[in-house]
Amino acid sequence: VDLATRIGTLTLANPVMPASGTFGPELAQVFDLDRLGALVTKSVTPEFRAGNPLPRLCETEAGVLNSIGIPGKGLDHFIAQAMPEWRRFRAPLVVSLSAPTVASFADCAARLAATPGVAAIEANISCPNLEEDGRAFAMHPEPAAAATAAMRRAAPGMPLWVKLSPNTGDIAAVARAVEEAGADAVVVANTILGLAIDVETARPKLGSGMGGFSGPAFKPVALRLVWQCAQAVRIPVIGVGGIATGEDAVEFLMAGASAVQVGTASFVSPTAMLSVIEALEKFCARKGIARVAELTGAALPRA
Ligand code: RRO
Repeated sequence: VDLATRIGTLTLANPVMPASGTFGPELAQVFDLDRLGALVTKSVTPEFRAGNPLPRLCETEAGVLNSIGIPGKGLDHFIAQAMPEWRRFRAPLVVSLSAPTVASFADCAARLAATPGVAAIEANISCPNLEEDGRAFAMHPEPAAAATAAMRRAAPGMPLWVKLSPNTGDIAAVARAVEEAGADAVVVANTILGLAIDVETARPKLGSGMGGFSGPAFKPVALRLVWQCAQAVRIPVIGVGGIATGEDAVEFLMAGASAVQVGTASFVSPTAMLSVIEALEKFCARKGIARVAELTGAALPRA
């Protein structure tokens, strides 16, 4: 079975990669990271960020809430200190980028495009845990398009993926706007805003109040978002949201995804992505499908 998938000009050896923020190079101690279709970093920001108040994670019976708040040392440190470590791997490296303004998205995209070893930028315009501009970009077509167009101009040759938000009324309109603005792919979707309350103290369980919800309970919602986006745009859709098994991945591919990302499931089992790759291959073999790319859109209404 040929597992290769194409995302614009980039060809991946297989369609399985980590969801941003759920993965780091330390996983190389658990398995060979070069078996993944791509590597995806935690979102990098232009400057140092302390992150949100503790606690930042809350497990519920249905899934996980997070309000991490993008802590990090900033782009200079990422390029100087983290990139040399990432360059040890052969799998294509996708750098997730988040920034507070259109101008800083563009500046950072230009700097990443000039950094050896960056195969693509995943523009995170959809972090649910930023009160200011961060969350707003992906909630409406106009700011999403403005950020995308500025990055497109600043980094003309660099594959540019844009990560969309489920926290919007019309994700198809946002997808069309970022396609028009020059995105090479859309990643669908980031976490959906949720809340858990400690009834003894009458306080939210997360330090910041609301947080992004992920895990198996989110899967049908994410699958529906992929299905809507795949019918709205011509660029590839990368599916993410509650994927834990090969069958989950097949569903997302059939809904129109060209690749999938695994996040929360890797916390349950660090080798979940490998199981997904193996199960995808077995599924195709059993069905007599020569190329996994043939699955993409198989369940979409015919045009
Ligand atoms: O760091 C976070 O709080 C975070 C980010 Br940037 C994101 O894009 N999605 C998420 O669930 N958490």
